[in-house]
Amino acid sequence: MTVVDIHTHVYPPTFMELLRSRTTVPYVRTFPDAPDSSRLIILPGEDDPSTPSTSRGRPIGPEYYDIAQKIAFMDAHKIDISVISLANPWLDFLPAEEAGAAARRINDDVDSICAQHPGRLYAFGTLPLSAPAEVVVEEIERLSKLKYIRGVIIGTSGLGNGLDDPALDPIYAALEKYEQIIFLHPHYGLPASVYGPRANEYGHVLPLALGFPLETTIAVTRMLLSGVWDRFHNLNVLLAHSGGTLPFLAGRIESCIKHDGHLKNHGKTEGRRTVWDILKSNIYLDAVIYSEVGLGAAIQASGSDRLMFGTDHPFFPPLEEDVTEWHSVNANYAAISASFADSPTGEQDVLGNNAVRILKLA
Ligand code: 5CU
Repeated sequence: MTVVDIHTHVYPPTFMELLRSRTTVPYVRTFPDAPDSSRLIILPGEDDPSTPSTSRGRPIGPEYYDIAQKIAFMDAHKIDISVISLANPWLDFLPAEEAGAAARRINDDVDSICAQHPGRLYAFGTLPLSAPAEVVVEEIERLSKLKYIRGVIIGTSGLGNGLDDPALDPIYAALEKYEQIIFLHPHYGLPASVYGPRANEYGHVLPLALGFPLETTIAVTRMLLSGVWDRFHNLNVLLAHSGGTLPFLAGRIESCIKHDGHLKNHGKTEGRRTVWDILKSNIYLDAVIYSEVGLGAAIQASGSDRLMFGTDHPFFPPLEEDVTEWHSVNANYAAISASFADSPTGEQDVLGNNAVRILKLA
């Protein structure tokens, strides 16, 4: 049996240099009260001065950038192949004139990291989305020729106006043409105000457990409502965290569309592809949901042939010291095992066969 982890991040050395050179989010730095511990500050608002410096962001060590640690993690968790991707916030924050060159540098860096471990590592490339669309299209074409690249990872902001922005059409067309799957991953969460005035008391739980999945759900629903998949029938998107809440909310989304007078008056309720159709034809889901309940919704919505194991490494490490097996990884393994208790082939498909087939890893 082959186990493939399709949701596993790195900050390659070229990207670390960039993060260390910065003083506004996103950045990596030490603080005077803890000079030996670098912290990775990436999420919006994470460096609020009211938060003690030792709990700002998260500690960052070599597990984020040293590929030997990725391989050791894979070995410890019986993972044969990893499809690595740059972690958020990718290149979203770069000035337009710097983004194209940075993307080329980082993608080449990642491709050569994969080449050092043939058969064990593949990657999703990153796009210079703050640059003009033609620069992005050029990079998509270039990525299609890099040996280990199997698609692209992007966030939900697109060119700045979200994924329902018609200015993205040439980019969607290029991704479709070069058969590059999008790995869609959240970063921005929801506006801080929804977490309330006591948010600082709750660590990262609200933005990560709820902000991230809802961000993904909203982004995909906007793509659906704007007709992206009516124009690009072969545009494939792999959704992080088992689709956010999309599988659970798909029925409600369809019902709201059907009962919307504005959409009806504009002729937008007929002749469109439904979310159910998209979930079964264009969307793939990772199995990073940590429970059989969420996984069940993903399986029902998209089918077990569209679901792929992931870990989210190096995020969510155990908080205890000297633990080699990660609880977060074992929770995903256990959910898959329980969901396919009566179907060993289904389990093997989700653990690796689907990824090998969908991402052409063999
Ligand atoms: O812990 C976190 O903030 C994150 C993150 O930023 N990105 C991710 O993929 N997982 C966890």
